[in-house]
Parts: sequence; structure tokens; C-alpha cells
Amino acid sequence: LDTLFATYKKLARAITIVENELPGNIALLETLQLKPTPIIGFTGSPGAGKSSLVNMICTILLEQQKKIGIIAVDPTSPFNYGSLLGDRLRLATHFNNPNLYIRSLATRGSLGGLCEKILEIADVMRSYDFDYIIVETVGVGQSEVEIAGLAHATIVVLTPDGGDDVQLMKSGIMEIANLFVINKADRPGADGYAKKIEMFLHEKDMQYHTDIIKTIATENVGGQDLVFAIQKFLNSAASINKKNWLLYEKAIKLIQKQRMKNIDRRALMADIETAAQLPSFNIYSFINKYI
Ligand SMILES: Nc1nc2c(ncn2[C@@H]2O[C@H](COP(=O)(O)OP(=O)(O)OP(=O)(O)O)[C@@H](O)[C@H]2O)c(=O)[nH]1
Ligand SMILES: [Mg+2]
Repeated sequence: LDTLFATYKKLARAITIVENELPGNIALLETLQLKPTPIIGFTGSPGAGKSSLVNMICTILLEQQKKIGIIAVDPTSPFNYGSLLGDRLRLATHFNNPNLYIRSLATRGSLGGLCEKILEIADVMRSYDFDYIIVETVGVGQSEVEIAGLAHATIVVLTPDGGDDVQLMKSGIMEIANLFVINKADRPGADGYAKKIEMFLHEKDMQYHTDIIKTIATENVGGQDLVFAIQKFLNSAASINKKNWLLYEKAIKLIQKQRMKNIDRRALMADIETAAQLPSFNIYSFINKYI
């Protein structure tokens, strides 16, 4: 156990180095020995039950002797997870379970909602000995779509009382799901809601069958079904095909970040304020000095 905690300590340190771009972070990333550990992403509206679902499936996976790393991205309270896990005795046991490692990250106002270093941090975790890495994202706007470029299986969590369906279906969130969960199935309307999603998928002609799982996370209902559906998806052709697409998405993001690295956004703003006053200002020729 002592060596395990030493390992976690090393991992925590490595994540901090990468998260804060401390000296050595580039060498650390460039020498990562990546394992093929799948990343499972949970997204959905605030309060849909994402954390409760993660708790529920952790119970099952830990019983299967799996090692799990959790990354919780939370803009408001970075300790939300710990307190949730600590809420109940059984979950408190998890919290001290040596097979479970939890890391909270602040979003730091990154536009998409995910922490700016999430790709790198997830990969640092993938260089350690986990069977699954679970990422819970704050369910606002762009972050849902961002998680699709990170997770090997993206789970969209909905609730029967989820409000404006039309809005949701327009937002692009439905398309990124590899799996739907209708949580809070103890509330009325879960079956009708599942039918609606099925119709939507049919209309969209989504290439492969997307499972819809009903759960009551707070009562441990549907956990086995969910774990089974996740494992089924991860073994599917769709998931295997997704792997190179994920690497491609990652490459694009990393290249973008590198290219923007030397650009001081504040200075750019100041430069624009001056330059735009000239009648001859043209944005296309203006940017040439930045690229
Ligand atoms: N009735 C009912 N309540 C649930 C269920 N699952 C979660 N809840 C409750 O819903 C609330 C939000 O649950 P969380 O798991 O924190 O939801 P979340 O999506 O992680 O929330 P954020 O991270 O804040 O976006 C809590 O009070 C849970 O107890 C469920 O299946 N049924
Ligand atoms: Mg949560």
C-alpha cells in the first residue's frame, strides 16, 4: 500500500507540473509511456446526476478489482467530488480505496468549459496503471462537444424532467453521445423520454445503435446495465474506429495551442485598438504579422 501511495503522490506531482506548466512539463509529456486505457466521459446538464452515476459505476468496477482514475472538472467547487464521495459511509470507503484515484481540476475559465490542460492530464493518468479513466465535465455549452474529442466513450446524461428537449437536440450534444443515460428514472416520463431519443436517433440516422440506459443513480438502479453498455461500446467497431479520430482531434488541439503560444492576447487587443482606428484597417492583412 505504501508503494501505491508513493505512486499516487508521484502522479499528483506530475499532474501539477503539467497543469501549471512548471519546468520539465514538456519533457514529461514527451516521454510518457502511454497505455491504451479508455477514457469514459460523462456530460450533461448541471444536476443531471453525473457524479452520482460515476459513484454508482465505481462501486461496480471496484468490485471487479478494476483500478480507476477520476478527473472531475468543476468550476465552482473543486472539492465537490470528495465531499460527495465522503457523504455516505460506503462511498467514504471508496474514497480511501487504493484502487481509486480522484483528481479535481478547476476550469480556469477555459472557453469550452474543460480545463485547458485536460488532454495532457488525462494522458499523464494514462501513463499510470488504471483500467479506466473517468472524466466528469461541467455541463455547460461547448464542453459537451469538447469531451467528445477526449473520451473513448462519451456518455450523455439526461433526465425525464430535462426541460427543453428541442434546445438540447439543436445544441449538438445528442450527436456526440456514444451512450445515453436517462437518470432519475424514478421520476415520471422516463419511458416517453427514451422513445423520443430513439426517434431522434432514427431521424438522424446515427450510424450504429446507440444504447439508452435508464438509471436511478441514488438508488443504485441500472448500474450493471450501464457498465455493461460502456464495456460493450468500448469493444465495438465504432469505438475502435474512433481511436485515430481522437488522436487527430488531439493533434489539432495541440498544434493550435503551440501556434498560439507566443501570442499575447492582451497585446493583440491593444494592437487592434490602435490599428482599427485607421480607415485603411484590414483584418486579413493585419493578422499577417502574427502568423
Ligand atoms: N430522484 C433522483 N435524484 C437523483 C438521482 N441521481 C442523482 N440525484 C440527485 O440529483 C442531485 C444532483 O446529483 P449530482 O450527481 O451531483 O449531479 P451532477 O450532474 O454531478 O451535478 P453537477 O456536477 O453539479 O452538474 C443530487 O441531489 C442527487 O442526489 C436519481 O436517479 N433520482
Ligand atoms: Mg457533478
